[in-house]
Amino acid sequence: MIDTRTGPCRIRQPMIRRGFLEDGPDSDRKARGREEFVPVSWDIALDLAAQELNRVRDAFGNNAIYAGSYGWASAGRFHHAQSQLRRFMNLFGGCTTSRDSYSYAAAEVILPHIVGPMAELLREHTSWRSIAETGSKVIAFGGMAARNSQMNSGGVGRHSQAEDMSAARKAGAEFINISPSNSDVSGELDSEWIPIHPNTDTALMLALAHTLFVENLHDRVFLKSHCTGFEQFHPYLTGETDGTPKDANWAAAVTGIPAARIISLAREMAAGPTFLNGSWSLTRQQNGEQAIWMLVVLAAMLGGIGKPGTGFGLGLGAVNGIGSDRGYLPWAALPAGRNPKSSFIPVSRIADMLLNPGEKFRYNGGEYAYPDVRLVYWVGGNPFHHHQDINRLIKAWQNIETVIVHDPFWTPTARHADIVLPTTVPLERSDLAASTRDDHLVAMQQVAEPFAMAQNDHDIFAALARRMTAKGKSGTNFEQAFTSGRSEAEWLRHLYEESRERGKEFGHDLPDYESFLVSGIYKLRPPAEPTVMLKSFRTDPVENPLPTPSGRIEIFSEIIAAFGLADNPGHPNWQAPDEWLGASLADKYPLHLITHQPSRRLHSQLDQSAHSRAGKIKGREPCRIHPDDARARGIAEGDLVRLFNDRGACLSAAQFDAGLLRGVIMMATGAWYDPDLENEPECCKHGNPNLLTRDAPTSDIASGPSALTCLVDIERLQREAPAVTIHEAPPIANISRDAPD
Ligand SMILES: Nc1nc2c(c(=O)[nH]1)N[C@H]1C(S)=C(S)[C@@H](COP(=O)(O)OP(=O)(O)OC[C@H]3O[C@@H](n4cnc5c(=O)[nH]c(N)nc54)[C@H](O)[C@@H]3O)O[C@H]1N2
Ligand SMILES: Nc1nc2c(c(=O)[nH]1)N[C@H]1C(S)=C(S)[C@@H](COP(=O)(O)OP(=O)(O)OC[C@H]3O[C@@H](n4cnc5c(=O)[nH]c(N)nc54)[C@H](O)[C@@H]3O)O[C@H]1N2
Ligand SMILES: [Mo]
Repeated sequence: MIDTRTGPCRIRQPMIRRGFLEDGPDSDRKARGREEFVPVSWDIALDLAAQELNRVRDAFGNNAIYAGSYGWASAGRFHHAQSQLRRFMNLFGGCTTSRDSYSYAAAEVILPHIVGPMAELLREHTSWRSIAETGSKVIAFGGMAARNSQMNSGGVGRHSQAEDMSAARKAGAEFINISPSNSDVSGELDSEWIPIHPNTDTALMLALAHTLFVENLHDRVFLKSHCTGFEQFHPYLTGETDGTPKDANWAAAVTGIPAARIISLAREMAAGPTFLNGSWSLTRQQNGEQAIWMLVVLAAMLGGIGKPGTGFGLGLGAVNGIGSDRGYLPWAALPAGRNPKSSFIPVSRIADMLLNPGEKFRYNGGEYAYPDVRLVYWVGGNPFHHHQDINRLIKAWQNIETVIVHDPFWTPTARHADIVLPTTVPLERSDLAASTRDDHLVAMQQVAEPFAMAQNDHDIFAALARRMTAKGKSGTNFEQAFTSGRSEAEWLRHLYEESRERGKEFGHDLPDYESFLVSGIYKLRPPAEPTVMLKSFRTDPVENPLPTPSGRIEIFSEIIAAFGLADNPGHPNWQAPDEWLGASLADKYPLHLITHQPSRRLHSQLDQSAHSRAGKIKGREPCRIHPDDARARGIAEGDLVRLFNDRGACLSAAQFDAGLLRGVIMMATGAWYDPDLENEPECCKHGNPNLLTRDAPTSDIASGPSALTCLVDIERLQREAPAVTIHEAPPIANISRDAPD
């Protein structure tokens, strides 16, 4: 954080893309990302931003403004960038927004139909303590990669996930890592590794269920007392409905796991307490809904749901806070208000929306039309990192008339904006840091003055609101409504007092604000008993029904069946994805690329830092490859390589990993997109794998992102290696305009 605060990627001053300054919304939009920026005063930048917002609203309505603005900035309950934007837009008359997350949209949409809302399930997630006390066998579908448990959205008070895992191991828990990578469960847990073809977990789970069923190892009592629809499901398992028994032999061919191991695993699962953990990675795949549904059904067949240390888990290891038995308090945050507009898209359909205004899309049983968006406002996210198939995004982006971005840094997204407004970093402001997955509240004290001309997002929006009031476009005093008349210090005190009030409801007695500021940190008391997901439902399903139509776990869902989707009979089922090692496309692109979370960064954040750059090889984001796959292509360890498919390419450096399933390549996300404009514009010369991923929805159920994996091939780089330039500032005009000419 320290070296980037004043580094070359910090934005010094408000900037306008030259073409936009000259021609406004009629400018050549293909020049975005290539053209120089002109430094301007805050007054010029804010006047222009206000003018554009008013223009688009007046000419096309609020739905023509997209402020879905997905992204992970930043630690703090007050300066949270997305909340600031939402509060501003909601007062401005609304905007088109986004639903669900990039992390696990498939689960967020399917789970309420079959068990209950994901957020509630995560809040009462079965804890490591419960697993340790039970001495369970933990079957980790997608592993529990240690690198991922370093963070929570909102911040981490104590890094406890690794020690919780070790403690469970010491207490007798056993681990099985079902993943294409043996390092997805940390070495000290002595796990067994069962390598699996990517994107085939649903098939494996079906075969495990098949064995349980035909060997009569399933819990028929629980299926009757707490579930509905097993009768509609088991004929599919046995093949009665479609002629294909989902048995171990069938799944062996799909997953690459020997049939004998599938059968023995099912028997082991039924023989003792078993905890089935589903990684969030299973959801970011085509038909990711089915993997999560099947995880729940498999756990239901084992009958352990709601009992200590058993049942299913939704992402142990995915972030720090899951399963950690912490005290809970819904910490107060900046209120965003209500969006007066209902226009939305499922979050990862952004390129689709921009390319196809007016076209229909399906989401959670409904049919909607994409709005005709003219202005995009992004605050606290980096779509040129996070979105799949960036070459498609580049085309879609050209359909936007005006792009406004706030960011502290010259990220690829800031470079693809028309109006760039520089914001502070957390070191330059005060805030209250806390996560709903964490039990610490931290007083973040400002330690540095804002760099150059950077301002807080909040103050930028307040200044914009002031302009709009002045122009009389808003009936009430917009600025006053936005700030509520409070300064930063007053907001922090206000939010603290609100948290303190809420704390009483949850049995926490927070000190007064002054005492809190003196200690600087407050920790919630942990629960006395280990947390067990769905415990009260288990105890009495009539008294404590689930919020599903039947009040029970829905193995068959009338609602999903009524969606009338060709591939969805209303119970979990296997559909071969378009891209996997068993697809015909694998003849052309024989390697399955997994684009996982990075260990040295939070997504793309601080990729320009010394710490992130120390993880690169020859300046490129490395990829891990099995030595045999590399040697077959004449690639040596450390060679520069080019990964490619029909959508694009990226450069990387080969890192050998014999702990990978053959045919699988792993590459972290988050290297800043740096197109090789001179030699191959569709190629990122730095190593952003989203040049290769596919921009298709999980399915018509959630329309979630499915871009975790895709098919590619790899070759040794033939041309001379182009220099990586993205960690320098973009071209900036050597003039500073104080007034437009
Ligand atoms: N291929 C592939 N793609 C993926 C994934 C994958 O597994 N595979 N994972 C997906 C997932 S799960 C996620 S969550 C997304 C993450 O995608 P993002 O959340 O978009 O990624 P970040 O890099 O965290 O972006 C945060 C941005 O906010 C900026 N920022 C930081 N502080 C502030 C502030 O105070 N104010 C403002 N205005 N800006 C600030 C940072 O500089 C940065 O540009 O990526 C998704 N993309
Ligand atoms: N250090 C760090 N930690 C992070 C983040 C970060 O940016 N940096 N981001 C956070 C965020 S926003 C999120 S959403 C979570 C995401 O948490 P996850 O989704 O759990 O994380 P991933 O790293 O994408 O994937 C975990 C593992 O899944 C395995 N895998 C991939 N495909 C398959 C498959 O088809 N089958 C099986 N069985 N395994 C598969 C891969 O080997 C991969 O290592 O991570 C969080 N943690
Ligand atoms: Mo995420």
